[in-house]
Amino acid sequence: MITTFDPRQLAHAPKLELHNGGWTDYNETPARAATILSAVGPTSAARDHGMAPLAAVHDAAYLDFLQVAHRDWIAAGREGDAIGYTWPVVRRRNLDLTRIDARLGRYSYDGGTPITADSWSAAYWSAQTALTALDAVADGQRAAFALCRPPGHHAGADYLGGYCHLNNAAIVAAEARRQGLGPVAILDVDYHHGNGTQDIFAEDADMLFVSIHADPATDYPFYWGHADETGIGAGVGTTLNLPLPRGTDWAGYQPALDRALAAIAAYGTRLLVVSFGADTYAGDPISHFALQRDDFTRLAARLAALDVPSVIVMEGGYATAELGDNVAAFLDASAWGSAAG
Ligand code: OKP
Ligand code: ZN
Repeated sequence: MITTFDPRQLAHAPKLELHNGGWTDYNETPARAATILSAVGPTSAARDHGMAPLAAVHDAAYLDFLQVAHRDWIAAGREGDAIGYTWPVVRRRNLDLTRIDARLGRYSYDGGTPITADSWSAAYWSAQTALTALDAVADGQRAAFALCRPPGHHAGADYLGGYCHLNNAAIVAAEARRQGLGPVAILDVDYHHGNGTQDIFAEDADMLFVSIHADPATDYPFYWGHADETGIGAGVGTTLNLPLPRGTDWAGYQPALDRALAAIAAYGTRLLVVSFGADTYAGDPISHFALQRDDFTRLAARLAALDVPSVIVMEGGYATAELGDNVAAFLDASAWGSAAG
């Protein structure tokens, strides 16, 4: 399978994240991408599609903020990675404040996603990596894999969080629709709910978002991903959340997968974007499902059986030593086949 990649993604390397009341080593490391690279073989270089596909999903002020945030942090006399400590409540006023701490709060929702001097470039090329995988599928590939990092599914139109800055899956989905490749559906199989993707398309009747994830009653991001969230306004019915309990193994996963696939088929999906996280793996250090490596090949075979051209976008997965092999298991050619879409 074609894998797209850009090495500028590796420069984003925050040191610490706020976790359970203290600072711990940042989990979303460049080594994650390196281990995937060595397991999946040669890659195609990301092409630059410019800002327009990013601006179709993200607010202009947020995109501006991402590009200046670390500079403003240094200008405020700080050192190291930029991170906020005040997060305005949901109905906060949309004030145009200039102080960096106010802006870090305004454009983020957690204390786990610092901004470094290299974060914008890495996030920009992560999005371009995803768009280049879409090019391959638009050109007739049956599926393509975007080796993205930082990941994207927690990033909303105007916020970062959960190690995510730009929503790569949403950017690809919106661009695919713009190109007339729809109906487009997004299936998120990362352990964590893709709150950013859900938010971006919540009111959108013309985009199906389906997610299988850990029950947010027990797991991050807590405030999104509950089964009763089905969309907003005109978008009611185009969001499907399938939360599962901690400890879920392949047997427990399959009924949710059946429902997800049935919804995607019923939608008349002609292009599928897969937010793929390998953090459903039994050995993941920050997650609590129990999928085994072979289950990723089984999962891929079920998705491939939809027989819909698919853009696979890398999200999470933190068992770094085993991450490459787990991703390779998901991309297994025996599951996806090689026929043109
Ligand atoms: C990103 B992705 C804070 C604990 C929670 C956030 C998890 C983000 C997962 N240190 N961390 O969905 O894999
Ligand atoms: Zn995750």
